[in-house]
Amino acid sequence: GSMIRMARQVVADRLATPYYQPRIDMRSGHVLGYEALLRWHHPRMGVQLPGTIAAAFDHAEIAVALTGQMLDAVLGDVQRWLQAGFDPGRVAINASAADFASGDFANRVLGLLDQSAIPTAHFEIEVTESVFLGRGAGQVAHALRQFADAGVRVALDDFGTGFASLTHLKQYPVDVLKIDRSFVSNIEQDAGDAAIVDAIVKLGGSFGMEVVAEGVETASQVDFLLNQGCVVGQGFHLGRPQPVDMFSPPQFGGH
Ligand code: G
Ligand code: G
Ligand code: NA
Ligand code: MN
Repeated sequence: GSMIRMARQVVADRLATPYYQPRIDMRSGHVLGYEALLRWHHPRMGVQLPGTIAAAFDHAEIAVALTGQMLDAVLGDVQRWLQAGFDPGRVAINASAADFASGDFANRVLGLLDQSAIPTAHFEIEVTESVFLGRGAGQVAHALRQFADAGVRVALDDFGTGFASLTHLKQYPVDVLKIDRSFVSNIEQDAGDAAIVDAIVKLGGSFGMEVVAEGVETASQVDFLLNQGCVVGQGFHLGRPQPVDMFSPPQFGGH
């Protein structure tokens, strides 16, 4: 359909570009890192969200090409940030099952990090629970192990909504649990959501993982999360996704 045609255009014209959303220590306000989120520039309609080409993510070659463009752009940005003396912390990019199935994903990423002389500690891979399912699971396990051995952290995105079994947390080298924003948005009104967040915080804590609340939109959600022992957050209240030029001087070195 037209979504796929548009997505192929994005790939061909290299229109994909990362926006960066901060991950915040809600106690201190310190920026711990950023998640790179895919956006693309439509020649007439301006900046577009991935939703406008969402169907195309089911096409492996398109998904893999978009990840490749994001990787190139993000590594370039991180390299320039580090050269300019700005410490971005950990910068996370999203990877999908198609990336892992494309062969040698971890080696390719690690090779690019090496070439650009970016310490692996500045990089993180976000995956959703769905990558653990299906025939590619063995390949995913191998790649995540390679990332972990190299010092790249692995984050489990949208945690709690998918099919992750607790066995996965034991089997795979997961460093970060990101609580899906559907549990955070009604945390103050819905006792069930609060209980789920509480359980994830405790679960992550007992595995020694960092737990991140996604979709934090209000100051009172921050207070509520801190009361529950969840100290790391991401969301519009803490910082919106922004293009890289928003980080140019004088903000450089400001953290
Ligand atoms: O930005 P937005 O809320 O529209 O993001 C929609 C979805 O697209 C989210 O689930 C997000 O994880 C996903 N997404 C954002 N950037 C990327 C990317 O670079 N690669 C992949 N595979 N998914 C992404
Ligand atoms: O699936 P994933 O968690 O990666 O989705 C990230 C997407 O969520 C981003 O595209 C971003 O635009 C969006 N997002 C980030 N913060 C918030 C927030 O506070 N509220 C809402 N509704 N969406 C958010
Ligand atoms: Na994500
Ligand atoms: Mn997420």
